Amino acid sequence: MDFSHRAIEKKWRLYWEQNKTYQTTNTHDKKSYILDMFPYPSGSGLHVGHVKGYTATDIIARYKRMNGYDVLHPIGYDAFGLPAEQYALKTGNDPREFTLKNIAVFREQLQKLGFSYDYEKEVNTSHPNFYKTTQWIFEQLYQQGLAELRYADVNWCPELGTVLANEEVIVVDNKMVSEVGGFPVVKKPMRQWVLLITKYADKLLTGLDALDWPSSVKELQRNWIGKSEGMEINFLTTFGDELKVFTTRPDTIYGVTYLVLAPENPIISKLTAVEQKASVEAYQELTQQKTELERKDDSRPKTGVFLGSYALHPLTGEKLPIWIADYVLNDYATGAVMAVPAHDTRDWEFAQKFNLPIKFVLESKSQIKPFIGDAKHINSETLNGLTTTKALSVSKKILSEQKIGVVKTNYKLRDWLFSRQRFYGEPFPVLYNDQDEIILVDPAQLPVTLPSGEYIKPSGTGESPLANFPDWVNIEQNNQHYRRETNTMPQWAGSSWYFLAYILTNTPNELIDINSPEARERFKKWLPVDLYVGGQEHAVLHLLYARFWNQVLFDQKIVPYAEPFQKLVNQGMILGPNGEKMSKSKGNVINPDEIIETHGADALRLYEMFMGPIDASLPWSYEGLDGAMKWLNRVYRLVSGNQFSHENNHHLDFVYHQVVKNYTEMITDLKFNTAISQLMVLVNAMYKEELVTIYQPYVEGLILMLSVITPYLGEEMWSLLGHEPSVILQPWPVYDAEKLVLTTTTVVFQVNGKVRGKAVVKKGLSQQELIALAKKDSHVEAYLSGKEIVKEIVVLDKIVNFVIE
Ligand code: ANZ
Repeated sequence: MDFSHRAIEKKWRLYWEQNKTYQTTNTHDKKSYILDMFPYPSGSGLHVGHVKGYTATDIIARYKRMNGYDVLHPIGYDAFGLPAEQYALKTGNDPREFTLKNIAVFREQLQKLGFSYDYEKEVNTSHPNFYKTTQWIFEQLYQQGLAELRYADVNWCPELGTVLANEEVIVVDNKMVSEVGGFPVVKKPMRQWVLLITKYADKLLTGLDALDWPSSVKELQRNWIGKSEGMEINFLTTFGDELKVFTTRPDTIYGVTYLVLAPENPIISKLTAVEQKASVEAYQELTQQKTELERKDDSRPKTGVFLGSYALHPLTGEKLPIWIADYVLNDYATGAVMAVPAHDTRDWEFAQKFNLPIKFVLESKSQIKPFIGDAKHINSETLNGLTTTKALSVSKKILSEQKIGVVKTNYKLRDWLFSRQRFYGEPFPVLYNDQDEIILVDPAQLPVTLPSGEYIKPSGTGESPLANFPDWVNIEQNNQHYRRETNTMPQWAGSSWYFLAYILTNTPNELIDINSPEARERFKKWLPVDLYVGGQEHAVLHLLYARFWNQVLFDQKIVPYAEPFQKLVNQGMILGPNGEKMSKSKGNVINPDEIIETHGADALRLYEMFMGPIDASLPWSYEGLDGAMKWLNRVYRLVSGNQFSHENNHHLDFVYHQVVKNYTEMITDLKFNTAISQLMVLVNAMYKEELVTIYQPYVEGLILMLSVITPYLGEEMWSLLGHEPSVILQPWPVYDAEKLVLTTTTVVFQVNGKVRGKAVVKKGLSQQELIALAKKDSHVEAYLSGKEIVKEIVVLDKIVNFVIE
């Protein structure tokens, strides 16, 4: 009989809840912190993609528990977010109610899937108890000089009434629009909080080396940080101003024929000749509408405008025209470059277009295109004859000694724009007095909570909807008037430290003080995270921000390790059955609830793990899902209603111990698909035996191994054999290495090359012994009788062949 997934899911879910089976233990000296990237509780519920990563961590969490570890395996909700805000703006409902409703749906789905989370440790980033600590961390950042107010050019979306992050802006028909809603976006300077993550650039770079992360993710982070070593070089303009450029190639200094500034560089107003003013301003305006991505695209035809002024070459005194062009970015390095058109492709294209001089300072055969490689320097006085490495060090020395330049390291990494003009985010714990000075809210008065009960609508001024709550914004303290900051923090804030929050929580959203001896004890026990699983889309921002906050907290001696996530794994996507990315608009989304209903949580979990390697993106297949369910029934039929033997007839010794060994190794390596194949091998071998003769401990081992993937069926079969629950409390099966040495072999008997018999014999029998055995075989005997044996051919341990007339 097949098993009823509905019945067993109901039964065991209740059992686990009532018995607090998954409560975090603190009784062993080994620990394992197994973490999932927590979900945003969207209105559409859990996705089958979540199920893939969450099943993988669940398997490891269960495996670790069965191996005698204290395991921390929590889940929570990244609960602030733009969709809830937009829903509130549209419907007038409170985003908090909407979020709580969604969380309830998610929790129900996660529990149905049988994940062994400790639900008592649940956190929700939008809960005041949670964001109290987010605000406290912000205060630390501010006090460490890592947060400041700046006027920054932001992507302002008037329709949404908010500033958007670069990744929230897309380009349609050459115009910037919001990714959500497709509304126009323009650049606008606004007073914003920024976090000075650039101060941690070097630590964030070197910290990567020791991490067990996919090399592709490390590379993405390295490129994002973008360390670049070079020089800042001073040029004097003919107006007497100093103009600083950043170059990685000071060795090409003699090849400089003009300078280019970013169109936003503030020095431009001083350097623009009267007759050029109109065209310069027109070009500046045009540049404002371009996205950074577009400006970085080197394949675009070059554009620019001459300022009508010049700088002097610091070594030759030559007059160099000063231009502006959008390929120079204002917020990288000094926002100004020395152009060496002979040896830089962008400068070459620009010089060609505007007829600017080109001077080769590296030996090259052809002068009809830029020369980018390494060669001897020419036309460069003291550098002549030197190749690049040497010329670089000599030029740095000369330029430094003559005080023309200084050696400088730059990073592509930008400071982190930390303000959002939204209602539904963490309020800043910041007050302004009437002189506009910044005062932090007393930590004892945290959290600064969001006002409630009112209709949330856009402020219309560019401020967040919080500006509509005058009673909240204006406060009196010690007879002084203060205004609260009306911006809120971005959604990244909560996710930058939530992995610490679980450690501080024993009842949902009740956190102990992060800056307490008890917190330090707990951090020492649980950190770092041993395994972190999530999607590749978080390769850069989330993982960089979380590493940054953790490093700051490490420097503050709050946490004991600089790096929070020791091992990282990116799960691949589950594509639609047609091989395309699942999306509502394509109608190819698979809803896990429906699958649980028809096939059960175990079959869904097994199927997703059996699809292929964890990091591969693979299409959904209903046949695969059916296959998973069929196989589970095959296992169930093996166990249910059958008796097994308490004596070992040794038939399955080899295969069982081999499977335990392989399965254990494959699970530790997160090779779930091949691990499952191993269990299939074992089940096949068991079915070849007479069921009552199978040694019961082997069936038990099979159940325990399978239980990490399919916990409901694991629990059910374990109790069918008369055992007390729970499977997760049982020790992991071990293999006996001695049983892996094969001592027997099958020898085939042939007459004139045709198989006439075989025998299972001890390995290592001699030629004579094998021939004697073969001759005794009744079939062989029949073929040999009355014939003369011409030749006896023996392959030890394998074949005996008699050649007869
Ligand atoms: C002269 C030169 C000669 C350059 C040469 C390159 C090759 P990284 O740091 O690796 O990206 N640059 C400097 N500031 C810039 C800005 N704000 N926007 C756009 N480009 C900028 O590269 C640094 C190089 O990019 C610098 O070195 C500068 O061009 C340009 F044969 O200076 B180079």
